[in-house]
Amino acid sequence: MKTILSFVILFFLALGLNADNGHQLWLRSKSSVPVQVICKKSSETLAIAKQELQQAWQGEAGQTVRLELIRDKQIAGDGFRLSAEGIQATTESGILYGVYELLRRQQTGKKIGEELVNPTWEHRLLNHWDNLDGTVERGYAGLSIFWRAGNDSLAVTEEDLKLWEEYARANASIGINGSVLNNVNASPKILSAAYLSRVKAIADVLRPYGIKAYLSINFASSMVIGGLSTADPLNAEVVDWWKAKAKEIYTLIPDFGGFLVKANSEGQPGPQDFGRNHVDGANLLADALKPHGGLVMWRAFVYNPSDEDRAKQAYNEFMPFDGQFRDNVIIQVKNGPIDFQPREPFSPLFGAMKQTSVMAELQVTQEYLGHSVHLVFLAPMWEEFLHSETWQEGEGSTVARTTDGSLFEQKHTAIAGVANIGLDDNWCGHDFAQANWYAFGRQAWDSSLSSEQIADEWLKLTFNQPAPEEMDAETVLPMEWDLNFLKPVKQMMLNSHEAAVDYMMPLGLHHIFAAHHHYGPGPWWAPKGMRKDWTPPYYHQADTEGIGFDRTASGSDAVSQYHEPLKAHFSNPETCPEALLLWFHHLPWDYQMKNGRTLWDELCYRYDHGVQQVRQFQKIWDQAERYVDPEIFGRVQHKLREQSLNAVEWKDACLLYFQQFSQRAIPYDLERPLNNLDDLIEKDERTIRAYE
Ligand code: BDP
Repeated sequence: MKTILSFVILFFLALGLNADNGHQLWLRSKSSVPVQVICKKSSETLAIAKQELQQAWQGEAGQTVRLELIRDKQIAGDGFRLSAEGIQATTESGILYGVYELLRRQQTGKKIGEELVNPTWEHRLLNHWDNLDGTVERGYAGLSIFWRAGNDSLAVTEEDLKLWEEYARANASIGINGSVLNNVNASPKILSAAYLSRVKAIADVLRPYGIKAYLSINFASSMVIGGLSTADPLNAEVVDWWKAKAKEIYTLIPDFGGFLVKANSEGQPGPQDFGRNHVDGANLLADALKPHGGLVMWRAFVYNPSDEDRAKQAYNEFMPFDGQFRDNVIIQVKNGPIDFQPREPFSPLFGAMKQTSVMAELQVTQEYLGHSVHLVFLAPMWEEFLHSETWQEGEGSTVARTTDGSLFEQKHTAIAGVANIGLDDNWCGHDFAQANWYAFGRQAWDSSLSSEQIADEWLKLTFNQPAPEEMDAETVLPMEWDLNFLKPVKQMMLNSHEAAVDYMMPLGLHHIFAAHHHYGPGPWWAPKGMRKDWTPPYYHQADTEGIGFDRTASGSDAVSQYHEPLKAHFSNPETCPEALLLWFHHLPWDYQMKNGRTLWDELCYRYDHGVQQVRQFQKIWDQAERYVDPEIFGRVQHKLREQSLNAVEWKDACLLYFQQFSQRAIPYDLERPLNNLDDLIEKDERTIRAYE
């Protein structure tokens, strides 16, 4: 009886006091434990550091914490020395990061010893694909937090300032120190005086949190808003125009970060339109920014509708330019050679460009991983990528090390993530998508962190592990919380990426998405006259013989872009990791897998396994109900149901479609399809029509 009563009380308390819209992210901790903060200097940043300590201190009551700016060559720009007595750093942002680290350790029960902590990359950026009309390309969490449509779209309101500050604080707490404020498919208008004044307002809010503002630019800006007749990077007037523009920006924003550029890619203008190349284009901008300390992040996301395998094109286009870029240019390369697929091998450009700064671009927004509907924790995918062995400088040449300056001399090091943030109350659409924002920041700060540790931290911070004194012995004990909530929910997160790969595109399949929205399955989609490399059959190559893209020497030979022994490993289906088998090979339906099954059967089991995993996630979540705020619980439960339905659709669509070629039965111990192929194709056509 007593138990039921306390449950009822807890329930109403939760309902009345805590109705939780998720807006606080992982920054929930409030504490009444007093702390003495001593800091000789004062500044906006240091005031934030002090305030954070005073709000959330969970150490000994009345303890003295010293924040000290010192000289120390071992501390990198944003790094710090941490101890139980306080933080030492060479910069104010270092102090701030140290404070967040100290508080995080208190809140997650980690020890605080004497430690030197330096970040892996110097620049850790979010790329916002936000359009100036307020929409967000590939955004699934509402409209832009920076831009809006309408007449007064540029007026800065109190609400804007509050939201930008919350955003800045969240980023600072996980070490992000740069934000690109607009879409890579950039409107030239962003560089007009009117828009720059709003950029200045945003930069002013971000600054005390150690975050620099950057902009995506349109390569033809000198024509569209500058009134010149050309954007030729070697034209003197164009050079002067960019110099003047850089000066104008730095007058407004003295610590402006620089430009991100998508050029000669998917219809965007670029130097090739004027008979020039990537080096000419990137160096034009680099020279304009150089006197002010700005960077150019020049993207290598390029491919054309040619006979050459799309996966090879960026490497072929950029390798000849290695060593020719200015030292304030960084080539920004997506993790895989195609496009943010559920699983790809790493792009062969990592480690191959040895005399050019290269940085990775990851996608936090789930364009190809179920938008903000599917629960997919991305840290394991990024961990796999960052720790991939490139062999470029012998063993230990992981992707992370090819970009962090430890293998090659790089004047600047950086990493970027395409943000999943919008105006939704909970910022990211799915409450668990917040974990991906969190994970990106944490991995960008420290590439050696495990996904397990990141999930553990995020769950403890977000779901407020109950303090013992708050608990009634008969309701929820912390031990029980660990066992019944933390452990299973963490496991669910850690399994979620592989589950999505399994129900969408297992064994190295890729890009078999429905057209345009990239949400559901569309392995059949190939309208007449459409660019082949925009259609799924180009990627899966299914026929009566078998399935997969032959990228060995007998096919496109993309394997030759990888360093030995990878080239040999990938070339041979026996040594190629099975997770990438159909990325590199076209194999017969009866090809024998390592577990003895045929390829066709294995494909069926994988799809089924993906579905079963999501069903399992539903069970885990339902059992977590008593530990979670009812609003959050309900939102996630609802989304998991939709994810389960979607996973079945993926499985049915792909297996029934491929079965037309394989002419083999789905193993009889597996659940039978629930959907008809025709219905799924018709549904797909309806969504495509809605887009066109
Ligand atoms: C693709 C997206 C497209 C982006 C493009 C890019 O579908 O919206 O503009 O990448 O990264 O994944 O430039």
